[in-house]
Amino acid sequence: MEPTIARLQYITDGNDPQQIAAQCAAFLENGGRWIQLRMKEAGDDLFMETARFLRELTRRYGATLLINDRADIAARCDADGVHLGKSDMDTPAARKLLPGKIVGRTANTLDDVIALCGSGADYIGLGPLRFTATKKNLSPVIGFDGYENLFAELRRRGIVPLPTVGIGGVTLDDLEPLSRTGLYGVAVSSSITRAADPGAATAAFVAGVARFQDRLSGTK
Ligand code: TZP
Ligand code: MG
Repeated sequence: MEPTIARLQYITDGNDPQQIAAQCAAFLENGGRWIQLRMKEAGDDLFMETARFLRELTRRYGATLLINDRADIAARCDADGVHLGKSDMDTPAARKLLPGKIVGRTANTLDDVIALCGSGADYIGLGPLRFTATKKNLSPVIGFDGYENLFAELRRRGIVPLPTVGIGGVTLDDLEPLSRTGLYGVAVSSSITRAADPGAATAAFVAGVARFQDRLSGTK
C-alpha cells in the first residue's frame, strides 16, 4: 500500500531537544500529523535520543515521524521514514535500511523532479519558495511562477510527479497561491517554530491546508 503523505509537514529547527520537544508537542496538539526531525549540528547520541523521544510522542498522536539525512537513525528509532538530500545515500540504499518505510527526497529544479519520478521515492520536497535562513547553502529560489511553470512543463511532457511539497520560507499567506501551482502540500519550519505561539500557528496552517485542499494536487 502507498504510504499517506501529509499535506502539512513540520520540519524541526535547531539542536536543542527541549525546544524541539515543546514545538513538536504544540504542533501535534494542534492537529499537525507529520514531523521531520532535522538536527544538522547534533552529535549522534543527541540526535538518537531526540529521535527516540519524538517517536514516543508522535505514536501517542498517530503521527508520522521522519528523520532528516540519517536512514541509520530512522531505522534505530523505528521512525516512519527518512528525508534525503541530493548528496545523501541513494533511494535503493535507504530502502535496504528501511524496508517498507517512507523515503522522501529533495529537489530544486525541473530536472531534479523528473529524475525522482520513477526513482522509487515516495514524495518530493521542492524548494526553496523564497530565501530562508533555516537552511544553509540554499539553492536558487523557485518562487510562485517557478512552481507554476515547472508543473505546467511536467503536464506538457505528460509526466505525473510524485506528491510534491513546497518548502522554503512558506508562510500562511502562501497557502492560497501555492495551492494553485500543482503542489501537493507544504513543508514548514520557521513559520511555526518562530511564531509567537507555535500552537496557534499550527492550527492556522492546518485550517489553511484544509481550506485549499481541493485545489492541491492529487485531489482534483
Ligand atoms: N530545505 C529547503 S528550504 C528548508 C529546507 C530544509 C528550510 C525550511 O524551513 P523554513 O524555515 O520554513 O524556510
Ligand atoms: Mg539532507
